[in-house]
Amino acid sequence: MNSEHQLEILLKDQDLPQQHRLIAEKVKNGKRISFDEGVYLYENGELSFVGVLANFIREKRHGNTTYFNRNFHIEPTNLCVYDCKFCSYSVLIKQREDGWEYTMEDMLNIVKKYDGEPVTEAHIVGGVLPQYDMPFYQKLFSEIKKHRPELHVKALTPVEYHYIFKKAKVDYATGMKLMKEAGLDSMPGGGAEIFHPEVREKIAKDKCNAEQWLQIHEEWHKLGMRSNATMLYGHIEEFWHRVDHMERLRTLQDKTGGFQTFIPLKFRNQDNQMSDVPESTVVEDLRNYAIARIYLDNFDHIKSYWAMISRSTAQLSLNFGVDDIDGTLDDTTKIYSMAGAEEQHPAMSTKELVKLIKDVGRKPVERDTLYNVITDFENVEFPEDEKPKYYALPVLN
Ligand code: V47
Ligand code: SF4
Repeated sequence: MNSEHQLEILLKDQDLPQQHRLIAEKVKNGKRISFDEGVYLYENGELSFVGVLANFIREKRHGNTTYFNRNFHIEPTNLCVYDCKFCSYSVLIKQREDGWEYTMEDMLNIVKKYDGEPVTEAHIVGGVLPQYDMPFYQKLFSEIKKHRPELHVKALTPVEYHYIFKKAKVDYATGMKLMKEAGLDSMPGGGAEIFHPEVREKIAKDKCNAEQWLQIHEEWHKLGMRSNATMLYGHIEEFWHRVDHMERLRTLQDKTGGFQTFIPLKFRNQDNQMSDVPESTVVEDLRNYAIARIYLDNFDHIKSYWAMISRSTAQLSLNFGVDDIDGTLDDTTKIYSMAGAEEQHPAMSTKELVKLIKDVGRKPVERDTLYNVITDFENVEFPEDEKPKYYALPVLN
């Protein structure tokens, strides 16, 4: 049954509570829901209800298409000057002997390892250390571009930019312009956590605050560039903090239109200072995707991150508002794990990812970072003996 029909059936239900009906009507008519309605959905929206609404929006925007991207990750270091309580990188709880600090050459060698491979993006993000300063990253980006000009450099978050710009004594607008000139193509969504200070000060005290995070994205968007946004949910925050987080993103998006994708990140509780905080249930994860899809009416894409939520939840998420599955490619030498990801060494070949999407009746489409279609995999057959391309679990920050 298609999603429009499902919504019609829902609206015919005489027992539908009045507030549910008002929200469902808004969704049907493409109207925006309010802050209070967002909180209402978190407090009262059953999975089946928010699911129908989110799937309606998802199919209206993207039909059956489910995007994925072939990229690889570079994590300059797993050590960090900050001490976020949810993070398994924090220098305070991680022995330095377990740590790595890549040189410029190490990182360029990682890039070179993918020469000839069909990757379109390098996703660069890791911990924050003083030696990784503005000149270092300018040189890194320009060397990558010199080596492989068409490779999209998606790198660093406002956490790093705030730190390196402060050290270099440049303002955000100048800093972002210089990073663009050095070769930066887009910004990933990390470092957002939960914006509201009531939560942020408890879990990510010293790094950039909400206003700074948003301002750096705004400066980047003003240059005509694109970025993503995340939300780390399912720990000590309350529902209204999630709505507040999305409200701030929605407001900036109205202003700039520069965000591409929203990525809810499920808090995982292993190997960090918040191990006593229980993790959210799968039902809550799906409700959260759905409510994000409903609330963020000006975001094109909602992405689930299979390595953190498991393959099966990722499949389910495709019926709850998600149209993009994150996967990173073919890191056969080093696959990191963190914070209790579903699998210690999550790996998935392109063939497996395509099957995973097809198995739930969706159409797998490989995209580049800016959502240009690279390959429609609907009718692509893989040879039996195809050498696997592995997807690796990314990074922090
Ligand atoms: O900002 C840290 C999160 C983020 C934990 O833009 C944790 O395409 C769960 O932002 N449990 C980094 N999450 C990852 C990120 C990302 C990932 C994939 C794609 C994109 C994109 C961005 O990871 C951090 C933080 O919010 N994180 N620790 C944890 N214990
Ligand atoms: Fe550092 Fe990022 Fe971890 Fe915070 S989340 S401690 S900024 S690596």
